[in-house]
Amino acid sequence: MDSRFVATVMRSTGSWYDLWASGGVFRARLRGKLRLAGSRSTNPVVVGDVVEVDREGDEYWIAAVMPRRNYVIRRSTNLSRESHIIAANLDQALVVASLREPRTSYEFIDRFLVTCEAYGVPATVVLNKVDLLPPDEVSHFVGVYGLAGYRVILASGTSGEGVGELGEFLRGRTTLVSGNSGVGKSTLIGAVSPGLDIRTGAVSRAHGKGMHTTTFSTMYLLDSLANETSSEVSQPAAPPSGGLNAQPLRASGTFVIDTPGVKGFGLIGIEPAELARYFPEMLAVSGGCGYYNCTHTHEPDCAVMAAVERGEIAQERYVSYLKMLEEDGKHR
Ligand SMILES: Nc1nc2c(ncn2[C@@H]2O[C@H](COP(=O)(O)OP(=O)(O)O)[C@@H](O)[C@H]2O)c(=O)[nH]1
Ligand SMILES: [Mg+2]
Ligand SMILES: [Zn+2]
Repeated sequence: MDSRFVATVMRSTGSWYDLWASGGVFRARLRGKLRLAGSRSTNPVVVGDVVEVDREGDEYWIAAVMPRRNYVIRRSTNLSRESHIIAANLDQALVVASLREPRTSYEFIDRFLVTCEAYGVPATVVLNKVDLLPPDEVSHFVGVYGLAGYRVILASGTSGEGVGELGEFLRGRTTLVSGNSGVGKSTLIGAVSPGLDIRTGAVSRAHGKGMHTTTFSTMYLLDSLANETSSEVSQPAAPPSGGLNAQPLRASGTFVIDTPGVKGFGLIGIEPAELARYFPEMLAVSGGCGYYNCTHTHEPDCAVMAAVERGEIAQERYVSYLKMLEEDGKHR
């Protein structure tokens, strides 16, 4: 081994990894023993991971994954027990939704928000494609998530509305951007950072769904929002020859993780009895329920159902809760 240093995973394809250290991006592979160690999740090394890398001539090998500060995980498919970690070491997460071309379901958004609550990642909602919506539909959507305590950023990747607000929101942090395929994730990231080479897909008219142009989760350093360290990163460069003290520069930049669109978002590691805890607006009132183990489905003296009746908890969010309770109960 010529040297060992620390780098950040910018992209993971399963067979090779793009790593970043000291302003340079380079490709590495995974040591066999690591592949086995991670066999319980479908991916042992994920975007956002900080890894130790061995340099051997012009080859780079990931030798170890540093402990994760946090991560966001989903069930690989609805029926599977396998889990898929989407990204690690996040400051915050964004779920991008659209109500036309395609329509994101409330349940999808809420599954993502529940996962973020459960795994300790602050989440915000972006309603994109507001150029396609009448004002009353926009305000209804804002109301649903406002009651739950979430910030909603209204945006249009094509008209530019909300792009400035989004840029401010992203600046200096590492953000996971998730959402259905075609809602405009790549377009928005590109609008925030026009210099970035990010591919977006046109919506196919036949299905109203976006094409799969983002195949792997990819972390970008947004040049236009970043500090002085960022300019060389778009070109692959030689990694540092120094030792373990060659720290990744994560603290100083704006990092955004663009993800391939997912159809569903299976919960993992969340028991039905604790689900309501991850709906902040339900957690806030559930102390008033008559039973300490109230499931908020049929019990008398249920403070959550009463709040739904009074319009203090959005019907849409409560319906999502019931669906998750029922769906995920089946897979246990
Ligand atoms: N009308 C409208 N179309 C948009 C908007 N943002 C993105 N699109 C279009 O939606 C399609 C999918 O966008 P893309 O960014 O690839 O979606 P992704 O799959 O979420 O990354 C493209 O044809 C975009 O031009 C928007 O705000 N309004
Ligand atoms: Mg995309
Ligand atoms: Zn209750």
